[in-house]
Amino acid sequence: MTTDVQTYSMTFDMTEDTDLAARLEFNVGLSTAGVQIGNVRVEQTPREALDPNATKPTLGDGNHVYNGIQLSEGREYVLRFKAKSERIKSLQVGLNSLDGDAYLPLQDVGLTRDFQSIEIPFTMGQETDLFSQLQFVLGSAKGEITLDDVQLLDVTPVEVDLSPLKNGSFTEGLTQWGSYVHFDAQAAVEAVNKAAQLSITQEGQEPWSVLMEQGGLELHAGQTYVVRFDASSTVARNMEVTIENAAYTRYLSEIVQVTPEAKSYEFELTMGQTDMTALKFLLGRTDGSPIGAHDVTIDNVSVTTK
Ligand SMILES: [Ca+2]
Repeated sequence: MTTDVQTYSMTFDMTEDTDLAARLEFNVGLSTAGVQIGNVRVEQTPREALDPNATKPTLGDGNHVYNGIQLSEGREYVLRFKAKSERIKSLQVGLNSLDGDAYLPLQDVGLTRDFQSIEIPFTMGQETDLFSQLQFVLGSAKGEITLDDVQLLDVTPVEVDLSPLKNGSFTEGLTQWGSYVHFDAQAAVEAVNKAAQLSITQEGQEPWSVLMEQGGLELHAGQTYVVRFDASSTVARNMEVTIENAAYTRYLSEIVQVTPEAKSYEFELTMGQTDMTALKFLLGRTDGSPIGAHDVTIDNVSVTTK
């Protein structure tokens, strides 16, 4: 964004099921600078033909074998598959460009009668190619070859932030934290005695009608994280705790009973993929609503690798 008003437009295909509760969101981050947004429209446009051969990002499980394989310069990958054959003794497998430049030169793979798991590590030494191809060369011998569970995973070591959640003790007030109060709710969020205090007059009609969150938590595939916090409420109530990405896909989804006596809560989650997430405390409608005016205090929040 610049200091002058600019026009932005994006097009997308609605490939998911019809969603009557979809919403448009502008996430303007934690910056305190003013942002002006106007003339917002969502319009249906004539659909352009979907190109089934277009390059696509990695699947949610980390697999690059999809359609149009994206190989990035300098990244480390491992190619995995299962193969078997009664009569044919070997096949070859490789990765190359549409023009036939070899990224992973053809490798000989011995075949057995029973399924055998093959694993071939390689590093993309050449320029990023979003249209790479995975090629199995099956030769000219007669017989039947069976392939299954073909996966290409990016296994480049990453520097993992061991404690991605910041200011969980609220010593810097509400720095790093955000909050949201829907129009059907009434609540104030402030830092009191180095803890977060949510003074809720009306909790609204939705679980997320009152929420406090910290975004920007990059959680890494294969890592187990421990989520801890202390909470109390002047009136006993349930509170939902989630870790979710921008598409509201939940990696953690828990409901805890919060009482006037402060208690410590602890949960674990293991990430199947690397994703940018937010930890959210949902303090809107819950079973037991309406609760009446109450204060919820949250402190000593941490998200750490196990
Ligand atoms: Ca504190």
